Amino acid sequence: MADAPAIPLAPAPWVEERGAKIRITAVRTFLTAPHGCPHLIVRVETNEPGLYGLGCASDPQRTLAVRTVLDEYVGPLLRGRDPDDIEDLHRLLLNSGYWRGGSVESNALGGVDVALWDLKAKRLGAPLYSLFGGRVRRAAEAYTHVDGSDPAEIADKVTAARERGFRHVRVQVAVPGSDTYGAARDASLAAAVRERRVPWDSAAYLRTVPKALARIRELVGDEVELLHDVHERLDPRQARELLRRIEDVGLYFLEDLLAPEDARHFARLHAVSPVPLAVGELFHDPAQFIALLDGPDIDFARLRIPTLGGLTPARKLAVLCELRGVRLAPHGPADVSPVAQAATLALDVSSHAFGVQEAATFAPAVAEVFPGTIVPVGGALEPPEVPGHGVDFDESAARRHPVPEPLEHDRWALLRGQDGSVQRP
Ligand code: GCO
Ligand code: MG
Repeated sequence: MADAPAIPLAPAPWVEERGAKIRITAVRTFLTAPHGCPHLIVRVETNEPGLYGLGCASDPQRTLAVRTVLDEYVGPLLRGRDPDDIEDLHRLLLNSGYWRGGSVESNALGGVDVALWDLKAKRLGAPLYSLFGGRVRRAAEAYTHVDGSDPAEIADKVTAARERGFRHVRVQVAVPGSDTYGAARDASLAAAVRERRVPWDSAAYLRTVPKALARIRELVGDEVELLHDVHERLDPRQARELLRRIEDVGLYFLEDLLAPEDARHFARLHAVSPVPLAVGELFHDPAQFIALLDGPDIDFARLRIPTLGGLTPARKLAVLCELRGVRLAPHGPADVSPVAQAATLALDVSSHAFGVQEAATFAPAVAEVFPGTIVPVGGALEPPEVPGHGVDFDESAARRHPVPEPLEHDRWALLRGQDGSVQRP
C-alpha cells in the first residue's frame, strides 16, 4: 500500500514558499531475515532519480504490526511532502496517531525518521554524523557477547574476544535447570529452553551467576570490561541481593536489573550499590528515561534507535544524558539491522555522552542484503566517510531470506516461573 493516494497535505506554510522541488514519492517497506530474525526496512523514495533514504523499523516481536502502520498510515501521510523538515515531519507523524506512542508506533516512526536523516545527508553529500556536529571520536568502542555454563569455558571465550580486539565483553551464564537469557547449557536444554519447557528460576540464578561472574573475573583479570544482562528477570528484593553478591566483580555495567514496570526502584538500588546500572532497550519513549536521568538513577542509557522513534528523539536524549553525566550504551544485537546500527553509530561518534555500543555478530548473509554493513575492527565500530549512514539494501538478496512466522522468533510469551506464572522475558 506504499503507493496509496496521498491525502490532502496541508504542508507547513513555508514549504511552498521555499520553492524546493524535491518531494517524497513513496514509502516502501521490506521484510527480510538474513540473520534469522525479522528485519523491517523502510525506503523513502523521492522524485529525484536515485535519491532515497533507508531506515530500520525492526521490532522482531511485532514486525507485521509495524509494517501495517507504515504502509497504511505513515506512508500515505508522507507522500507528496518535502523531506527536508525532519523535526516537523516527526511531530506531524507523532500527532497523527493521536493516542501517540507505544513500541509499534515508535518503531514505525523510527524507520521513516532514520530514512529521512539518511536522505538529508545524501542530498548534502555528507556522512550522517556530520549533520550532528561531526566526529568527537573516530570509532565507537563496542562490546561482544559470550556465554556458557562453566566459568572456565566462558573465561576462555572472553580471552578469545580480547584476541579479536574487544575490550568490553558481555558474559551470560547458563543456570542449571532454569531457562536462562542469553545462554543455554547444551543442545537438549537449548531445545527445551527454545520451547520454553523449562521455567525460569530466580533462586537458581542468584545461587549460580554471582559465583560464576566472580570466578570469571578471577580467570580473566582486571584488564577487560565485563558486562552482564539480567534481562528484567528479578524483582526489586532479588535485585538488591544480586547487587550485594556481585559488588566485587567490578562490572562495567549490569543491564536491565529491573523491568520497566519496577523502574521506580532504581533510585534506591543505585544509591546503595557501586555496580553501574544500564537500562533502556525496552523504552519506546524518551520520557521513560527522564525520571531516571533526574537522579540520575542509572549510569548507562540503553537506547534502541528504532524503538525510540528514530534519531530525532534519540539526539535529544543524548544531549540530556550528556548534561546529566549518563553514558550512552545503545542496543544493537542482531535484531537491530545494519541500517539501524549505522544510524546509531552516527550518534555514537558525534556525542560526548557515548559510552559503549553493543555489536551484533551478524551471519554472513547479512552483508549481502545490506551492502556496507559495518563490522567491528579492533573492538570498535567505525562509520564510513560516505554520504548518509553508509548502508544500502539489496532487494533481490533480501527476497532470498524470508522472515519466520510471526511467533517463531523469540517466543517470549511462553516463559514461566517456578510457580507457573508468566515470567517477564
Ligand atoms: C540485548 C537484548 C536483546 C533482546 C532482544 C529482544 O541486550 O541485546 O536484551 O538480546 O533480548 O533484542 O528482541
Ligand atoms: Mg538486554
